[in-house]
Amino acid sequence: KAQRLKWWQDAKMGLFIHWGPVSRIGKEISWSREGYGKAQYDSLYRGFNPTRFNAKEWVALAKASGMKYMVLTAKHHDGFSLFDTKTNNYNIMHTPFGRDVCKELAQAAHEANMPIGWYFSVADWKDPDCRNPQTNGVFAERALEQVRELLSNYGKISLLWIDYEGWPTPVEPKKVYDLARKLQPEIIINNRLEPFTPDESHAYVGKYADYATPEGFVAGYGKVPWETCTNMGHQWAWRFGDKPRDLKESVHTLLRCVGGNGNLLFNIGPDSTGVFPANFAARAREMGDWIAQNHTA
Ligand code: FUL
Repeated sequence: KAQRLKWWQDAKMGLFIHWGPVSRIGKEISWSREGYGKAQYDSLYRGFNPTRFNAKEWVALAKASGMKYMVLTAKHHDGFSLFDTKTNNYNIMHTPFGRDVCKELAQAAHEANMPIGWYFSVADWKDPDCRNPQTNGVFAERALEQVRELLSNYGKISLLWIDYEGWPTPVEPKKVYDLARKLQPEIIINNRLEPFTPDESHAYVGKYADYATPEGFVAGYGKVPWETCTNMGHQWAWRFGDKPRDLKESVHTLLRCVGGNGNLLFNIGPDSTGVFPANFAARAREMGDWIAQNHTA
């Protein structure tokens, strides 16, 4: 474990990217599906056409910001895939955009020596089989197939950031970890599928996982490898008129993570045209400048 975690522990800060058709309406990813109306939410992808998406620019922004790895929501709880999955049609290839975002991002990341990872939710609120006891097995196979696609079709994937949303998880945790390690032997994987309550999940790594994942707060533990994930703004997905935290707070968040021997996975949501909002991109670059001016090693 220690061996495969080394690059990540040295990296200290990564860019978390929550993105999908929901950016068209500026509401929170997946969680707004209820409030907004499921049918409407599930149709947003038909008009998702982020023509300004440029994977090289995303990677360049991460680099300039001192982010040493990137994690994209390949599939969030709403079930939409930003990659070319053959398991269903609710994916980027069936939007007007029709380009495999994961493929382009992985390629750009590889060219820039930037470790790339996928956020993948084992839940899928759009898929009727997900919580159906009769068909759950079919669903689990489908989800595992998506993991297989994500870890087979895009070259080296450095990190898998698995998410869930309640017990029991629709897919047997061990199957996900085993499959991932088989396909990408050096991959590191977070602990969200381990049987902890969310309150505990920041303090233990678990049996299969590599690191703990406190969310929205800085854990301050040095005992286990950990990574705080939190927003530079106020929502995971793009939100109209949102403003980033000021530079001081952003840098302090990073320093508190690093000071506790942890990582910071700092999230920004690109807009529906495919770009990071200018005020967020500017703040991210300022962080990169701060790091460049102050780092000693
Ligand atoms: C949570 C999700 O519900 C949020 O939308 C977000 O992806 C966060 C990182 O994990 O569990």
